[in-house]
Amino acid sequence: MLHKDDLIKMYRWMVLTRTFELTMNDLYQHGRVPELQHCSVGQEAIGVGACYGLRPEDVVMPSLRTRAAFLVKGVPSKILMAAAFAKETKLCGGKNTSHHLGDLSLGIIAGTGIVGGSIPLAVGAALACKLKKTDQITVCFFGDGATNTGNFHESVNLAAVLSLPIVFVCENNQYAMGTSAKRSMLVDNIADRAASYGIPGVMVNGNDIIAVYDAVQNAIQKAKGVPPQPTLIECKTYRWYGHSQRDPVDGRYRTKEEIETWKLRCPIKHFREYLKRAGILSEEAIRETDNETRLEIEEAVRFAEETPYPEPGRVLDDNYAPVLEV
Ligand SMILES: Cc1ncc(C[n+]2csc(CCOP(=O)(O)OP(=O)(O)O)c2C)c(N)n1
Ligand SMILES: [Mg+2]
Repeated sequence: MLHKDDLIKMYRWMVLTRTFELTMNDLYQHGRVPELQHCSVGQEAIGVGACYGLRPEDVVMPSLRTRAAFLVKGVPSKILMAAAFAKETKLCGGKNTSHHLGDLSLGIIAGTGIVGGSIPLAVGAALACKLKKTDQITVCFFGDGATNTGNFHESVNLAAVLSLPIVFVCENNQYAMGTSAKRSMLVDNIADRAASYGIPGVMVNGNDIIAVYDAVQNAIQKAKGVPPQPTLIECKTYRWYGHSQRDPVDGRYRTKEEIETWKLRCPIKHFREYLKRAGILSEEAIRETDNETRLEIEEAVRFAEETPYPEPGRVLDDNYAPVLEV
């Protein structure tokens, strides 16, 4: 059950995520940050709605675009920012992009750069939790394009057959780089794919944070059931910017009209209007949130710029697991 305070916190997480992303875009365009951005603006309701309400011990596997998951799961914005600057941080020592970071102490597992490749890793985490008889839930994020990979189909099937405590969250932004989902799959809804594996498939408006939260919480109840049952949740959404910053905002694969239509469905604006109508958020509180998040991200940039790069001598550390003495 969400209380007023929860709703205000969820709103703040979305604003913080967007401020983080827009700042990173700007820094990249000015050559101040080395990491190529894959911006999630327009999709903030999914990462926040799905992760808000998870317990610290629950496990998440973010996709390359689920920036919100890191923040809501407890990575301080300044640490995430420093990682994008390739600076020394406990997350990856400056050796990985901010898209594929992990922090096991926060329940975040590091993904891979291979589309769909993170899904079997998340299923492995869920299997480990089941075998260890912990009651941890794993939430695994991926895009629409990832659902066309063998990794997706094998992983969802295995999770269903092994009855694993996992929630699959597809961020269907309708494009995999420049390829429209309409050209790469003949099903209208990715949620329908769940039927092939005998698990529930749920479709929600991915720009409605409460709908996402509710769907994930219902799926968690199923994942905790006896026996546990996975769920596939499809969140319909849209990315406002190009696939990455190498891809122009209005690349030739989509129209300006389509982009503008989806901007009108902004998840933050939608939620802000709801909170205002419900008397939960005043104009003054909105301004305060904007101000606070801006200051937090400015501080994060300062921190990232001042943090040192890793020592060159450490470049080969952490690439392989230590040799086991037998
Ligand atoms: C196996 C593989 N093929 C191609 C790529 C290049 N690539 C990176 S992201 C991406 C699109 C992924 O689309 P989707 O799963 O819908 O996620 P989105 O970027 O829309 O969030 C592609 C094709 C890759 N990383 N791995
Ligand atoms: Mg996509």
